[in-house]
Amino acid sequence: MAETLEPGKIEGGLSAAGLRFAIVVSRFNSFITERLLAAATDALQRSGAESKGVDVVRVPGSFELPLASKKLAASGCYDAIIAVGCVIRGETSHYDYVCSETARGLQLAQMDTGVPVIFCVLTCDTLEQAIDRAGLKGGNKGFEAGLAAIEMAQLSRKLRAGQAKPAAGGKSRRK
Ligand code: INI
Repeated sequence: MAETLEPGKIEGGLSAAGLRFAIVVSRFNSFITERLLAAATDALQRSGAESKGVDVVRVPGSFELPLASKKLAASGCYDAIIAVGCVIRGETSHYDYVCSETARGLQLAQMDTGVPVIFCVLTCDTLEQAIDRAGLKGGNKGFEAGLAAIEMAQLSRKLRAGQAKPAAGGKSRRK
């Protein structure tokens, strides 16, 4: 009978010990972003991060998150960056520009540097929706972002060029 296929697994664990993180926080809508920051920090601390392994950087608004995140990622000092913001829809199209450019810029920052940049930016139609996602009904997205940062930091270390191991019995194609 054919053997059951058991693929090799490559995953990031959830220990933050020895890892370095920067959390970039938007001051705009700070009553929401400070709650997200507190939950992200809590997730890192509970998972074993040390004070010296976590830096908090503040920027004026979400639109400024990508540049600061990219500079931090490119510094080589961090295993992952968490970008924290909150954009709430107003009466004009400003919201759409801030949301799309922030998301695009943060994605570019991680793709250009190879350092995980976690998207912890709430994009909400109402203040109530934001409050729900920053600790009330919908949990706290900051905590989820903290865990995602740890997992991606660990996974990135495993996948770093030359360090990913081929599946047992497989041959590396690197020469
Ligand atoms: N920035 C936010 O983070 N959230 C918002 O809801 C917001 N609104 O609604 O305007 C916002 N605007 C500021 C923007 O991020 C920049 O800081 C500003 O345009 C200067 O570049």
